Amino acid sequence: MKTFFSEKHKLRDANTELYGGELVKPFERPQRLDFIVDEIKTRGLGEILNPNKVNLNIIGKVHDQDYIKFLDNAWNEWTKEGFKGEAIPTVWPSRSMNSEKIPTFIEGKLGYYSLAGETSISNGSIEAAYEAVRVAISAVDTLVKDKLSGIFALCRPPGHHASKNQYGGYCFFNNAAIAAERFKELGAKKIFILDIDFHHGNGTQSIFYDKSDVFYASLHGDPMFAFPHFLGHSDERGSGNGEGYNSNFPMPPGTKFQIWLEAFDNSIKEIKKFKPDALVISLGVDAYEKDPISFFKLKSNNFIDIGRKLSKLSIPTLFVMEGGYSIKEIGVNTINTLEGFENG
Ligand code: SP5
Ligand code: ZN
Repeated sequence: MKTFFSEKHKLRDANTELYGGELVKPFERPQRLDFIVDEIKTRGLGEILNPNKVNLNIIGKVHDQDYIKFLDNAWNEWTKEGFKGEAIPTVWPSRSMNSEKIPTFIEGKLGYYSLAGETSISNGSIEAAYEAVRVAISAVDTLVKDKLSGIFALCRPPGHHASKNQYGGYCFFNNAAIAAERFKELGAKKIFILDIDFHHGNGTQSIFYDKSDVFYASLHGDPMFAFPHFLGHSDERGSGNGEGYNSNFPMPPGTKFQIWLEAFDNSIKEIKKFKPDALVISLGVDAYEKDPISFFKLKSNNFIDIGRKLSKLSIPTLFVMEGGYSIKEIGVNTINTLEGFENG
């Protein structure tokens, strides 16, 4: 399987994540991809390709222009104030305050355009986020042009928490959602996004919630216990035209592969029924048993079965990298999935 990848992901190298009342080195760090790239090479998964020149206007099909502009300028506006640390929001338009008017000052904008406070904006973060979009688009283009069965977009930073106008959960641009839009530009009528990252992809869900041409399904830690906490319940089934085209499988702390697989098999049935022209897998490997911020109990070998089952669908499949924070095993778990797919 071919992989698209860019060294420029390293531009996203924040020093801080707000975690447990401390500022810690972020879980979502550049070294994650070193382990994945090493494993691709060790096991000979296939070529690693640099992204093409890509028309980034497509981002506007998923994200609002004012949000894009905010991201473009946030670091400059923040440093101009003389703040010494990285940009972290401290106030939000929460339930008891107005959420219509957009503040002019950067501290207000950070709250308006964020859905979580753990994700610091640092110098270079947004340049890296643009590069992740290039990686995703290049992978779609190659998959379609060369009529491949599967391809890997090794994106970083991840994307599935980013909504049309909010960042957070380590995500800025929604790479998987933008990839789905690219599939549509290239002629696909129906796309199915299956999100197997441990966390619910609130961004992807909200982007396509009222659409019937992109089905979003997610297997994740029950938001009663897990980030993002405020979306991802099983009664969220889509709205308007999109009713019936959103499907959530929240699962409790300690969930083992056997139970996880039942939900996965249900989502496979939904894929078969929907008959998409393309499949996008939001591939996070944080469902792994040793993940430091998650609570599922999948073992490394289980990821091989996941890949194998996906290959049986015989639908052109784009794998988009999302989370996974057990750095030592992230390469093995990711490539297990992709090799499982390759070997059917
Ligand atoms: C892409 C992705 O996987 N984003 C995840 C963002 C999660 N950020 C908040 C983490 C809070 C974790 N709390 C864990 C408590 C562990 N005991
Ligand atoms: Zn995750």
